[in-house]
Amino acid sequence: MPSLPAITIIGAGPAGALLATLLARAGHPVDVFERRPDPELGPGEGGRSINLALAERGLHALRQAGVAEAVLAKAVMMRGRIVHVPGQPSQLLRYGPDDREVLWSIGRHQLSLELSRAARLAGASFHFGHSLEDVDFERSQLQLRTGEGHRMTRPFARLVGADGAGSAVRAAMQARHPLGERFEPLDHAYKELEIPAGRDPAAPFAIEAHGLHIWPRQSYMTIALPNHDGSFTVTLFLPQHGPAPNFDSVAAPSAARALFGEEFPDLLALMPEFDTDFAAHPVGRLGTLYLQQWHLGAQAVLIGDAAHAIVPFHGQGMNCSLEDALELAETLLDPTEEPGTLFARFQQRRKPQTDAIAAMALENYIEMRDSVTDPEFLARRQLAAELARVAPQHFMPRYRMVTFTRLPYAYAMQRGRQQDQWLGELLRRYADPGGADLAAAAAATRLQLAPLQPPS
Ligand code: FAD
Ligand code: E0Q
Repeated sequence: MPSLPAITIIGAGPAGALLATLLARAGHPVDVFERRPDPELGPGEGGRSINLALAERGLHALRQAGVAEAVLAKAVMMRGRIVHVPGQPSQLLRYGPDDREVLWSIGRHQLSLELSRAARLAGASFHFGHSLEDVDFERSQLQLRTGEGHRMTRPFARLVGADGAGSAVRAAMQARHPLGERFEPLDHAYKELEIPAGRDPAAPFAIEAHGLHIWPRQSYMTIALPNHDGSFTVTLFLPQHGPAPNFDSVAAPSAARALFGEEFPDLLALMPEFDTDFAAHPVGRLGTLYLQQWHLGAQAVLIGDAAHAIVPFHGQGMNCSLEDALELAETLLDPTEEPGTLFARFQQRRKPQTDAIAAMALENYIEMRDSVTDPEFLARRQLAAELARVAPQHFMPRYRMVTFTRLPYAYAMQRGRQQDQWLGELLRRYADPGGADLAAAAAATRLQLAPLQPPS
């Protein structure tokens, strides 16, 4: 049997580590270079835990690599959004009808650990503490620097850049050939804080464990996701400039504390390290990255955030990056694919999908920040949920298509638009949606909307 071509991956984040696992399991020689230290040596980032919501797309990709169970064992189930509005008891808005449609909060470090373990077991070679500095595409050589500052070069055959939004592979590719890069910054940024685990090991969670907590405040918001150890990672999303409050106006620690005391007093009471955390943690920038081209011939390709970083408000960046890795692995392993056009084919299939989730992620910010408290929005949502129940083959909320199915993102977006128009029409027909004749609405919906595409 001819030996399979060697693949070199830069970055052992979700996309790179999953791709390494899938390819190594199929018998490809795989080398991974990652700037961070080996996750087996413990969490980096000064011990800070950062977590992510894992949904069906990501979970499916992890199942294909045989790591879903190990990952879920370290995740916390989230049944829905738990919305905190001043003067009202907090409310759980379930993501689905029951516990079959839930999200999983997973620590970035735990995910890296499980994925790199699986990839190594399958035979991939990892080189942690190795940062890519440049690529010589003419000589097919990587220029790397180790944690100790040593420079080295390594040859490669096929290169995959999975090195995140600030990709060094992308920069090196651009120097060789323009990729048509456009970055659209969001005027909002974020800061990560923490609710520590409680002292009682029998009840370590200070607030409800099984939800994604949201404190929406119109032009800004705070969220909290549970960690397996009982702590929560808290993220404040706030404009950078403009009318207060913004990151400029809370630059002084006392001003940050005043904002939380005023707007999030319940949260502030749970964060004993608020002042030091707020001062020490950086303000993270957000935006959407678009490239016209993800590859340099058959030599190099970008996946995950390196190719298409998006805003985090749909909780899909990692899920989409894992889906990328699965799809690239399938393309590379497909014997009917032409080796010279593999990367072009991957981009051709995938880019319409990542463009769609980029747009939907931006839209979800508006929904998150204010619509969850808007009565008109709640009426729409209510009718949508009822149509989904009475005409399930013809109506599926867009959020559900994105989060709990593997229907292509572009299909979910286009179908969502159609359904939205139809909902508007129904709401005009029934002045009181609560009193709508559901059987009639279901029949009309079946006539109006074609059956949903069967999941692939
Ligand atoms: P990354 O996770 O960025 O991994 C890149 C890896 O490459 C890193 O390990 C890095 O150390 C390494 N690297 C970088 N440069 C070099 C170099 N020069 N040499 C060697 N190695 C290098 N997504 C979700 O699905 N759900 C969520 O709930 C969610 N929440 C989010 C919240 C926030 C505040 C943000 C900012 C993002 C969130 N995301 C979420 C998005 C998610 O974090 C990313 O989409 C995902 O991490 C992308 O994975 P990746 O493997 O492409 O890149
Ligand atoms: C999810 C799960 C960072 C982040 C991650 C998320 C979500 C949100 C708001 C945010 C979207 C939602 N959401 O609840 O509609 O579903 O991942 Cl801000």
